[in-house]
Amino acid sequence: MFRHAIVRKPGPNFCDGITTADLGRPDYERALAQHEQYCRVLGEQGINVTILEADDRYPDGCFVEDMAVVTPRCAVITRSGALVRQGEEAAIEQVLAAYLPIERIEPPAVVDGGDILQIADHFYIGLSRRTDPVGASQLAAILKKHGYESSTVPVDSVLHLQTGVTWVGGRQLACIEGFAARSEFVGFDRLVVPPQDDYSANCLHVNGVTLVPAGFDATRDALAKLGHRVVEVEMSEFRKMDGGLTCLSILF
Ligand code: CIR
Repeated sequence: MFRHAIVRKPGPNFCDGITTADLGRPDYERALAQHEQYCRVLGEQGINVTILEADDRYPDGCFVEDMAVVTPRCAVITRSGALVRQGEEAAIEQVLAAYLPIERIEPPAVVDGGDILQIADHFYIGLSRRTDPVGASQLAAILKKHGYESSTVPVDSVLHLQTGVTWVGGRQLACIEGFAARSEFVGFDRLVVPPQDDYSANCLHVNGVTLVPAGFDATRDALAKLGHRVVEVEMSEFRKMDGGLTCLSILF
């Protein structure tokens, strides 16, 4: 069970962040409303949500997931693979330091938290445009020191590992086709989302409910059929900036 979440409000220059999506400019007011809904849903799961104010130096700052890898034993502050996002982690570290021992990814290594998929005591580390092998091995060593196993997974068709595969409880994963056949994941029950619904592979399973981006009925219905308590969250404006449900919070 998670007790805490850290989130950061999108700022007025949110639309100046990095994106590869070709879905138009996000509407700021709508993004704020969607962010509020997201925080409300977390609060309804008994989570104490720390909401950081936006920082205009960091248009992508609301995507806090990338700034830390948090376990019950330590918080690893990352060093983003997106140069313009380096520095976002300082505000996150300040909050986490009150709860957990801090570890750090050191230069020149880079790691984005979105590349880390935790399943029980095992951490899958995506090797992507944002997380390099040196970063992965630094992270693996830190995790090992704290008693966790890890392994790497190549990521090429999506931004981060969790863009394409997320844990949704028990032995279940939601994933895109590209990850379904990977040897790392064949031992799991995989809900493979239809190719046109790739975005909905990024679900957030938290304290017994499964958050799904709104508008992906096939994924929503498939999860409900598997017995999930599904909550739909409007994500259209974050999707325009390549962000998904997991990206908007750090849970611990
Ligand atoms: C970026 O490109 O860094 C942001 N626009 C989106 C980050 C999404 N984060 C995530 O998938 N963990």
